[in-house]
Amino acid sequence: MNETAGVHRGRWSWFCCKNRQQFCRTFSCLQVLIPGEDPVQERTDPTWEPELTGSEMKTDPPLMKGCWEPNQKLREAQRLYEDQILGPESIANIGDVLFTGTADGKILKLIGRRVVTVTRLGRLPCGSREDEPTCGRPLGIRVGPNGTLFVADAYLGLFEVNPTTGAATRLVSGGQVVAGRKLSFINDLTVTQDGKKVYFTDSSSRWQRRDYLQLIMEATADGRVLEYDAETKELSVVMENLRFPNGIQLLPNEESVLVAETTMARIRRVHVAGLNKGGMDTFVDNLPGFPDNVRPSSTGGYWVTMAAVRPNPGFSMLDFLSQRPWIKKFIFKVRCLVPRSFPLPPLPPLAECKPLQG
Ligand SMILES: [Ca+2]
Repeated sequence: MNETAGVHRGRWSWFCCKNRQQFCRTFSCLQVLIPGEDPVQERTDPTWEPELTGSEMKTDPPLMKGCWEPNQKLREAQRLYEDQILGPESIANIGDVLFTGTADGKILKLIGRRVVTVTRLGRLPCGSREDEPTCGRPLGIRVGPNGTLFVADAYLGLFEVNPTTGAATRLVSGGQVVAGRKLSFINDLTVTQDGKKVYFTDSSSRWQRRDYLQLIMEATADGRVLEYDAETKELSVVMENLRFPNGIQLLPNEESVLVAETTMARIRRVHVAGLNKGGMDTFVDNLPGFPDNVRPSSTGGYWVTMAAVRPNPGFSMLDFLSQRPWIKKFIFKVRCLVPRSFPLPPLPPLAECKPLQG
């Protein structure tokens, strides 16, 4: 969600979950989720009210004991490509060659010490908040069965990219309406072994990636999991009413996907095939942080990145606010009503207080 330079910045913490009961291994302290990007300034639609219903997170974060005991292992990690790449959100590999998408809209190939641009999905200019929808923001990236890359761009859609030539084919257009709701914030994807199905998350139909703070504040359950059928080219909704669905990972039998529900600090299991198709259960909840990407580990478990920690003992602003929606509503309104002349740091354009239409 937030940009970092270098693959192993300390902002991310990695967890390995062996199964729903056993999460373990590494943990390090992180920065809080509310970073420098400033939210809204002025509301332009006087009839619109933020849907600050509050999340359903009613439990305190788990005590940081046992397998949750903080450690410093990530500090021993080697930093790769530090200050050479901007905001690598997800990493895929073909052998020793790494691929990632960056905040300046590029798909990069990392070979040894070299950083090579494979392609750019959007168009220049890049670098500002206003440019992001046209520049693109590649987030999830995977290697498909034919050695091509599958990329989820938050704005532009799903792409299949030739890692050698850079030729890119758009499979799904971002911003289109599917089952009455817009694809506004495509986040991550996972591909079946035969490449016939791609499952992906759309974190919100109201808010774009650049407005993720509003999405967090609203805690709206308008995220979805969708399926793209590579044979029929059809799109369908697999699950809806999720709160900030983020990382997605197929389970080995390919009948279910794990979906990180970031603002709920939990991972859901959504059944995408077989007898339970259409169902969902909770794989693990009350995590000690807010989960982002989910990827398989070499030991049969899963690595889960945490965008922010929920310290216990300690204070988590998101937990505090999630149980007090009236405070969030107040903050949201104040932010929306602050006049432009008020001496605040640079703020996004006026329209940001309005949800996306469609
Ligand atoms: Ca993500």
